[in-house]
Amino acid sequence: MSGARRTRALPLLGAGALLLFGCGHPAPGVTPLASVDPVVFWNNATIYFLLTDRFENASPGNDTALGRKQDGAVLRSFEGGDLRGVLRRIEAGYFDSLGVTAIWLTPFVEQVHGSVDEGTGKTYGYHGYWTRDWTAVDPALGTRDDLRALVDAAHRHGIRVLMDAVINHTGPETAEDPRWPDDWVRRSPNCTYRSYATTVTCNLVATLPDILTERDAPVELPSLLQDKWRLEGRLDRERAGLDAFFARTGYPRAPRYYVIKWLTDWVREFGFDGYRVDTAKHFEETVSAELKREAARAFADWKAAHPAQVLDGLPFYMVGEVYGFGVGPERAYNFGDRSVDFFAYGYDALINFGFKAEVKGSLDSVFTKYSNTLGEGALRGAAILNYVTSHDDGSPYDLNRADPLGAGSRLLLAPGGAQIYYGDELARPLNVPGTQGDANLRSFMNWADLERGGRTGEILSHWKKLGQFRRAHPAVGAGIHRRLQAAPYIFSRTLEEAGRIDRVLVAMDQGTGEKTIPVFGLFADGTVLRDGYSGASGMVRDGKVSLTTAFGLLLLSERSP
Ligand SMILES: [Ca+2]
Ligand SMILES: [Ca+2]
Repeated sequence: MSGARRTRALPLLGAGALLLFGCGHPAPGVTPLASVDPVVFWNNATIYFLLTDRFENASPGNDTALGRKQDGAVLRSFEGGDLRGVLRRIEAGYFDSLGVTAIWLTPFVEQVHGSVDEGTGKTYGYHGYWTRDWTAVDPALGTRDDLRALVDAAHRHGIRVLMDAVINHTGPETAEDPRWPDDWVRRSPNCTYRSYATTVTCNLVATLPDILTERDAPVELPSLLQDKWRLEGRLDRERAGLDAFFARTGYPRAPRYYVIKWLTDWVREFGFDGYRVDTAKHFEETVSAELKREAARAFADWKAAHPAQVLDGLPFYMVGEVYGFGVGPERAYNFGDRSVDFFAYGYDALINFGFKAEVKGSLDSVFTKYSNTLGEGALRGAAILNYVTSHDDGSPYDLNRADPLGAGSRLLLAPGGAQIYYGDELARPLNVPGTQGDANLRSFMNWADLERGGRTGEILSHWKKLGQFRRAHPAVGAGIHRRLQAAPYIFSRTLEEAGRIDRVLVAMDQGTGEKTIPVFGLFADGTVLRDGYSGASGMVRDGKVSLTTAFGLLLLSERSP
């Protein structure tokens, strides 16, 4: 399985590199130095996670699609954001300017039409995690053509696109949404999270029917989908596709295999570069491995059919939401009565739920621990994805956005992949008057603050400089960390790859104006260094470099000839 045993010092430049350099037309923004080792690539990735409904509204005409009303509790109806809005920002270069390597979209598949109240007010499936039909784009977000245009545009910019894959549950059953058959889902018991069984074989949330992912016995295509597809004039086509899938794979017609077929069809048709797998610890890990296997095959099929759009040889990527997983002495996640190494079941990376609290303490302790664990320790050969804010974490690094610059430095300079949550870079408010629960974390993108300029523009500028430095230097996220000076803090990262060495030196709290930074032998005398934060350059003399900049943060690397 991918992710299981990969070495870190890489005799690389194999088939992948040939593809990268051989295709003859690298996309704009793709540095030819971009690593093609998956572990390095994803530990240095900057993944921009956005809720499509909350990012940018380019098509007001689809805001009330399917007759949904905007009568939910505050921030709990569809708010109008759509795929065309994301496309517009891709084409405007917004993600390039942040050094983004991949965009993670919330699920775009058709959501339940009705609403439910789980105790936080009347709520619609604006977030995408309440599936009604895995084979259709939700019309409030756009069309299949919009989705294709988005993925194609991202690829033209050298940016990958991750699809959010939900296989654990269906959407809730509402007055406007029919019931799923009893041989497809369970409706009890509710999960209590005391053991493997009470985490997996149960309802995560009382309102969400749990798919019988353990079932191997065949089941019929649910009548709710048969009826829907008949009305849409595509029942025969969908049935033929299922027949072909089951004939090819030999899988029984069990619920999970239908869903795997539907999820991987998007990869085969649109060229998604990876999945973020939702609620990964709430279904059997063997199902994740099956999903990965089919997705990798679908990705290979897409590449074969679209040779001109292939970015490089990176394999299909899968990052899991194993809630509570963190960086520690154990590689496996402990359910209480059983431990599971998810990296052995198709996951290249797991989201790191520990980061946002750990970085409130000593930065060097966190950086050293992550570097050691990823380099030599329990997570050798694996990747992690850090975040400071996310869509259902009510205790982020900085709930009140008091430290948007510090949040950027912490996230984008840490070893491991970085997940920017939309609006981290604009200090988008995480507390909205009148809003209950997780909807607070999902306010509409505050573009208006950016247009007003001032402080918001300065915050964005900080995130852009860090993101671009990170993108240019795989050592930042995937190199070996070394503390060079405790205070003011100076550290280095070094990555050896394919006979090339990437070295960076980061100095913090240096004060504004003229400053002299010792380089601790990292760079030889006579080397010209460039500060990625200010753009200033200086030559190393007597083991030091002197620069005059208006900032206390320096991002130093050898200036390209
Ligand atoms: Ca819209
Ligand atoms: Ca389950």
